[in-house]
Amino acid sequence: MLETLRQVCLAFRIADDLVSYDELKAGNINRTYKVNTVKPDGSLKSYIIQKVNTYVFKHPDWVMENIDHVTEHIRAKKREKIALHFHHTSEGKTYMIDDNGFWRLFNYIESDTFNVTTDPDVIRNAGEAFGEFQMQLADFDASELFVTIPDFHDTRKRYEKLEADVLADPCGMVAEVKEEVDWLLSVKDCACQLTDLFRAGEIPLRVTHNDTKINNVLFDKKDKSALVVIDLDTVMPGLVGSDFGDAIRFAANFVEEDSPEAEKAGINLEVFEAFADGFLKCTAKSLTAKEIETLPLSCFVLAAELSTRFLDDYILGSPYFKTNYPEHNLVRTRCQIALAKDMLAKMDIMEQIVKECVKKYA
Ligand code: GN1
Ligand code: MG
Repeated sequence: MLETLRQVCLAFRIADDLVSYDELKAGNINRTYKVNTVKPDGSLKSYIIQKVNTYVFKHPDWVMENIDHVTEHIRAKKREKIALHFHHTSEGKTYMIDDNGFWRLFNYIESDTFNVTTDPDVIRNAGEAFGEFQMQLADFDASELFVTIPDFHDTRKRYEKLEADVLADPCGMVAEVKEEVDWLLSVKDCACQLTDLFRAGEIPLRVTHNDTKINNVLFDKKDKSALVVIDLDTVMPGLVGSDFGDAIRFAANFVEEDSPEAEKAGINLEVFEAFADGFLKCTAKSLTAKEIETLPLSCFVLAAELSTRFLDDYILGSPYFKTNYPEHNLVRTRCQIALAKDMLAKMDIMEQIVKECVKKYA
């Protein structure tokens, strides 16, 4: 691997000697490596190299063009902000393709990241960062963006795919997951409400991040302020509820996304409140009343939608999400379902919290 990464560095015109690397395991799609080089004066400098998953991203060059566009747009507004800086090859490209795959390289930003935290300041800062991100893109012309994964948060299409794959049952796994399939189908219409409202023209399309896990925000090591929103691979036209809901289903769960202790999964309302407060501080004035109304429900929607995705992947033999063991996607499904159930039970309180935040900021 070291030699492969060394070749990638060279392609991106980094001449300093690569001495070591670590694989960073947070993402479920791309492979991410922190590589450490030594400069001629003896000092160390690190970069991030990613191998983009081309099973998931069929047009990784489109992904890179989108990122370029969006980053430029944000940088023009906030010159002083830290940004991911992608390095170029000698041909002026932000990616390179070799026999091993599709590679990109960017600067390493010294920072903290969190998979699980209940620190209300960190959570509020994450809410602000994602809310601000969306507001910065409010005047971005969505037609300039490639759709890198079609129907990414179209919950009805996600369900249709699950139902088709349950029928086909290519790996003979469906009998084992009957309970999960049945429960997901029993909440289908509720889970598809965001998609239905969009199709009915009741909520607008915006430019959204679409993958708002809290570990996609880098935080200052000292004061825990948000430095930058990363992982712009799925920036596409989308719904505000998808960003809000996805962030909550990840950050506000009592346990990690792939915890085998599904019975402990559920929504931490203090985390919910802190994130909602930060997010609405930045967005309450700009969102429509209908969009705001969808926010609490969108958390359930995103948890149910991701349950269908994990389960579908499990049924197909896990070609999409990275897994560490054969049952990994089933474990993720069960944990997400338990979270979704708890959200339904607490929907009234979530609605109340959003109302209070809106009163404060709108
Ligand atoms: C994937 O790669 P990562 O971890 O940022 C997935 C998201 C899921 C998430 C679940 C392109 O995100 O949609 O919500 O896993 N990204 C893609 O952990 O499918
Ligand atoms: Mg991602």
